[in-house]
Amino acid sequence: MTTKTEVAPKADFSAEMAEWIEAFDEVVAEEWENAAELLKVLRQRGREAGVPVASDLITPFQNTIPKYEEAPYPGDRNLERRVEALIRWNAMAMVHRQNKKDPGIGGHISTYSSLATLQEVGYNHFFRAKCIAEDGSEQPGDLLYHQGHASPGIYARSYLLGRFDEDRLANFRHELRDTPGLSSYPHPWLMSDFWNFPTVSMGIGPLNAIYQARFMRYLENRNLIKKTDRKVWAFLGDGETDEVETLGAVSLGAREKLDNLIFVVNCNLQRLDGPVRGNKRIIDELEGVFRGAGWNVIKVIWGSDWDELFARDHSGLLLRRMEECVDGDFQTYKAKDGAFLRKNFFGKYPELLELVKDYTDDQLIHMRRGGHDPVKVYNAYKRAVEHKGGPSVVLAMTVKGFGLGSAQARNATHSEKKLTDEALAAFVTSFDMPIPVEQAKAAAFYRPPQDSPEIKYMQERRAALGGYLPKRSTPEATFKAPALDFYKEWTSGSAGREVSTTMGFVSMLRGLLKHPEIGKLVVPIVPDEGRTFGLESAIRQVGIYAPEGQRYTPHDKDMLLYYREEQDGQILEEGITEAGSMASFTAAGQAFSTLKVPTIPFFMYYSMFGFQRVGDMIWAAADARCKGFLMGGTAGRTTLLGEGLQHQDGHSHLLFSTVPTSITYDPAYVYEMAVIVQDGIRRMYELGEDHFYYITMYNEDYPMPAMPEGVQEGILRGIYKFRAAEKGEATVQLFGSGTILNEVLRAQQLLAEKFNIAADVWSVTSYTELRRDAIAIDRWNRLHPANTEKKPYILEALGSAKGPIVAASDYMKSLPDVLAPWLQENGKCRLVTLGTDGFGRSDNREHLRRHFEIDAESIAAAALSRLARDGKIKPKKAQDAIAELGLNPEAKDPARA
Ligand SMILES: Cc1ncc(C[n+]2csc(CCOP(=O)(O)OP(=O)(O)O)c2C)c(N)n1
Ligand SMILES: [Mg+2]
Repeated sequence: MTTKTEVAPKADFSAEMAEWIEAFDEVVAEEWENAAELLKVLRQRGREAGVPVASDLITPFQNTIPKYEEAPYPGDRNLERRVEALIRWNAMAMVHRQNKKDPGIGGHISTYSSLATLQEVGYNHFFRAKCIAEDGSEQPGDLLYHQGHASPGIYARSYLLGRFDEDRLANFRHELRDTPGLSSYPHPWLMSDFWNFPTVSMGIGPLNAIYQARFMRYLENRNLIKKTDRKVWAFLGDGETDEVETLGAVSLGAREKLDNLIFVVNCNLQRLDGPVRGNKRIIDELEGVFRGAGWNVIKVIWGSDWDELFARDHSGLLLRRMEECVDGDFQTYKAKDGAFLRKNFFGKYPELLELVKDYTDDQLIHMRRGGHDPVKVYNAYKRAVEHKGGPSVVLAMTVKGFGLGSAQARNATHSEKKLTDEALAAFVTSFDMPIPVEQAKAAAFYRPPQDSPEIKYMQERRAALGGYLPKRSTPEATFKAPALDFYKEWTSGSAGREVSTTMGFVSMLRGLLKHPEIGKLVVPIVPDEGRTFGLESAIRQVGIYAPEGQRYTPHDKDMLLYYREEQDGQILEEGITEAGSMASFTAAGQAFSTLKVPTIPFFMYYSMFGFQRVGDMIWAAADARCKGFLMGGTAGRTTLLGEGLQHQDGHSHLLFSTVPTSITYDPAYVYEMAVIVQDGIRRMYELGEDHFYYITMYNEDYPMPAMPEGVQEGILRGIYKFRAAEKGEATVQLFGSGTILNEVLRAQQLLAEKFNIAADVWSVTSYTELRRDAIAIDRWNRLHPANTEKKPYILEALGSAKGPIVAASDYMKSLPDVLAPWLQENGKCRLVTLGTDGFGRSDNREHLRRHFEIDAESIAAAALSRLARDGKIKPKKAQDAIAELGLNPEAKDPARA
């Protein structure tokens, strides 16, 4: 029995089919765009008629742009080939020499070898250092995200252009010498006039690039930058696409129609250990992913040498043979020689052997892949640049370690750092370099004079495209930060009304949004937590950014606080993506340099889903000299009640303390927050300091006091005395942070009223800042033993305050512990830390704080216990107090529970 699908088309239908094809060919000949439209319409018609229409996300394994559609190459092919060879040589020599001089110093050769043409066509014909806006004004140009481990090629290019001298090149990966070096990878922190975007942690570059393109659109739609046709170009490795960050946000590119975004995936079919998809084809896989997400996909698989073969192959066998191969095969063909290729690739079909019978083995093995052919690459870029309505991706097939002789296309090529003398000599021959053999073997750098045709050509091309790239610059700051006066509403207390620091912050943010000068520069970012933080009023005030405006009538339109989306909306409502939000934060926090607009991002998120989720992106943002405010909301292991183990954060402050450019604060009161935000904007934007802030905010309501006199310096430096003690039998110091300061104040009262103990209460706004100050002072003292010792601020602030110190916060004990080295007395540490080590629980604050032993009773008991151990009170008094305060000394240790 035959099934329906096995029935062959009726014989007479083939004639009809031929007619259809002929008709279609005529449409194609007239205008291929019409043909594309016709196909679309037919497909739609088919679907309507119930005909199963397969979608073709993955097209045949051939170049997207057929030869007959190619534009002629605008450059001087001969000179460009020589320039490319010079760059290849110096890039390779840089790594090779350094590893000979300093074994193990590392660097990469094979990535750039595969990438060279993809970069060069861009640098000679596409990457603009400046753009002209619609109104004729000059604006910053394209933004480039480079494959990090291809940096030797970028340095070599700059060397040829005279941007670096030979000494600088000789100091690749030697950054701590007397003369300036070159950083291993793109690091704006280390080369602040050169690199813009850190990319080497795989996946972060592409993700940031998408949001960078989106942020440019946002600024254009809000009239903060001029509209231009500037592009974001992101180069990435095919192995890099394994990272969830790389592909995780591609749908945003199409959704927001980002035709200012171009990805170039260097498909050399290999990553570090071996093939990317040995048993499949990575280009097919990526084509499906990107096309499915709505991107314009341009495949550059085969170089021009192959065009003739394809033209002569009327059977379709050549394409079929290619489609039979997987990437593991393609890698092997490039690792072997022409005879092998002839036998194993062409040899499968006699017709194909016949097709190449006039080719020598040498000719066969030198038939290039698309990514090594400037004509193919140029045409792909041209089409990408001209494409309207969405982002483009160029999937370019290349060879890893191209031209590196025995290292080419080998599994181990990524780790190749040095070449043999013979390989160096062969390199020079194969790229036709004018370098004598002896110099070649010494891997001498080679730069022709500036008036040589090659260098003149390079200079002319860059001049035509507006100047050198990459280049990072920061305009002189003209920013005037609002003075503390502006924050009066938030420094003068809540007049007894119970509010949270989160509410205080949102109200302050709304105030900042209204500020006549800087209001427009504020960029609120939220990952679907606006309602959690009470942002509804801000949504009404400035709207949510939506490039297409609001194309529907929101169901709550007749309410005051409706969900308002606007083309020039100011809030970036990112949806449930902390990584995407962090990418927006990075784009906005760098705009003072990349786009010359000092936007001030405030990214508000669940503190638990922050650092531990996107820590590497935060690290990259720091490297990028990013500014702004990260606002860790619903903070604290015990203040966020009910949510339990996965939500309650007791460690984000510790995690942030690892980032050199992050300044962290854990304020208790809104006035502290106001002082911190005011000073932050002043330092970052007026003084031009390159750092960002991490501030925790809580959702516990209590009356906010007015700012006492003279506390500003203490707030900013990390500690000030909030309430002094009455007299008592013994004295103790209590440190409190965030909402736990309230528990500390209650402990002060308990100690005074029930136990006759005098306790001073200090608000510690930042253990991390206090420690940074102390270690800097210690270092100075260590290096200047003959000078009078300086005092860290923590000791200056404490002055003659006596007794042990009990520190309590909603964070782990190791947070206050960072101050232990400075809080010693008679060989004993004065510090007793209470904190929230261990997993969170679902319960209310009262129970949570009792469980973690940071409630007022536990704090008072800890003070008494320590006073007893110090011999200041009787041990029995302390033991009885534990019972009197209702604590169970045999309760389970929360750190292990
Ligand atoms: C997050 C992260 N994990 C691992 C590495 C180490 N690493 C550097 S390059 C590389 C392989 C890259 O392969 P691919 O993206 O294909 O680039 P190619 O060198 O082949 O162009 C790896 C694993 C890294 N830099 N970042
Ligand atoms: Mg690769």
